[in-house]
Amino acid sequence: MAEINPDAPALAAGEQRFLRRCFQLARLGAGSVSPNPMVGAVLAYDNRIIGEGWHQRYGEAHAEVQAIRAVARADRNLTPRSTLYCALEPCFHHGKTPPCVDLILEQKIPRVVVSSIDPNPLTGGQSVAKLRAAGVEVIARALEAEGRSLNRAFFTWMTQKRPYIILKWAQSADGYLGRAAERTPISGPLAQRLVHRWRSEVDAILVGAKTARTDNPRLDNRWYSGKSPLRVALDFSGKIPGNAHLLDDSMPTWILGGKRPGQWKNTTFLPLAGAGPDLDWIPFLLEKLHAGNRAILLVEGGAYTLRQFLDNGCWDEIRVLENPVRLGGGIAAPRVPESARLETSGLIGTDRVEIWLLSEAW
Ligand code: AOF
Ligand code: ZN
Repeated sequence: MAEINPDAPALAAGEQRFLRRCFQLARLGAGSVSPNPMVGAVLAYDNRIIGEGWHQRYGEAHAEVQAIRAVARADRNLTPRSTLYCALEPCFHHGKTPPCVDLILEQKIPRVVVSSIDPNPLTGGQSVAKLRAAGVEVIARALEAEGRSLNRAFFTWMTQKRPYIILKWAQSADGYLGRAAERTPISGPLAQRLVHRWRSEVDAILVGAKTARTDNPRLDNRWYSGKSPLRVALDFSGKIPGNAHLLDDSMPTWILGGKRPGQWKNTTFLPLAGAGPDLDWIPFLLEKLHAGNRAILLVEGGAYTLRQFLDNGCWDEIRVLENPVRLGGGIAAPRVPESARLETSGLIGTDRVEIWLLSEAW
């Protein structure tokens, strides 16, 4: 990637506001744009936003196009005198849509403020260079840490060629996931709704065989708007009962295990050669998800499955919900590794939410 402004510039407060507005708009695409990044754009003239937009759906118009299109007729003469703020470097390449960099040049926008540089090698700094070569003033890498954190899943996907892995569990105040061999409700209703929001924002959701048997989860998103992710369950020894929700063929589902008899429309069986829980199934699954364009994986348990990811250092983010209930015993919750950094901590209803990230990464 081309070296661009090694020292990220300090932005004036008003400009920071416009760029943060881009981040806020970008998040509206959560759950609809993956494996693309979340991108927002704002066009401002003389401290006033004249157009704004975001990348709303995978394969559809990019944020810059939306922002430029959104300018009212009466303000169109201002476009060639405005600054365009972008949560990510505008694209350089012809993908599913034409290059945003060319649109910016066509529109004769004289100044562009960009947060992170696009890690996609098809762009990778080339748009910043092209704009500058054409005489456009470009401030690059502004509020870069925030821009990278916003799109940390996309950065991971692009640079590591695997899905971004979020481990999630709910625990009691005394550190248990539940009673052994029994579905144990822990989280309060608001926390449960938050979990469904998280489901709406990811591309795939995984549970182990034991959770599939004990909890009989649906793994869909029914308590929040937006889509449901691909369901994935481990079933190495074929013990998930045939009447389990995960085998109802009602929505796209992958079962890591041998094929069951019958006609399946939405369910795909992915047998591992020499199947067994000790086999290297994590790289196998990550590879399949990558090939299937699934950029964000949420691992919802149970203890064994979570521990496999933790012990192998295969995680990017950990989300813990803790309810004040005390169980006094049961299946111990995993521990957040020492290498994690607390990013967010707060209350949702009765439950504490903690989001942990890898320390050095973001
Ligand atoms: C932008 N603005 O809003 C987004 C960008 O297949 P396409 O045409 O949608 O291109 C996808 C790539 O474009 C994606 O990998 C990333 O590099 C960039 N995303 N770029 O200028 C946007 N979403
Ligand atoms: Zn673009």
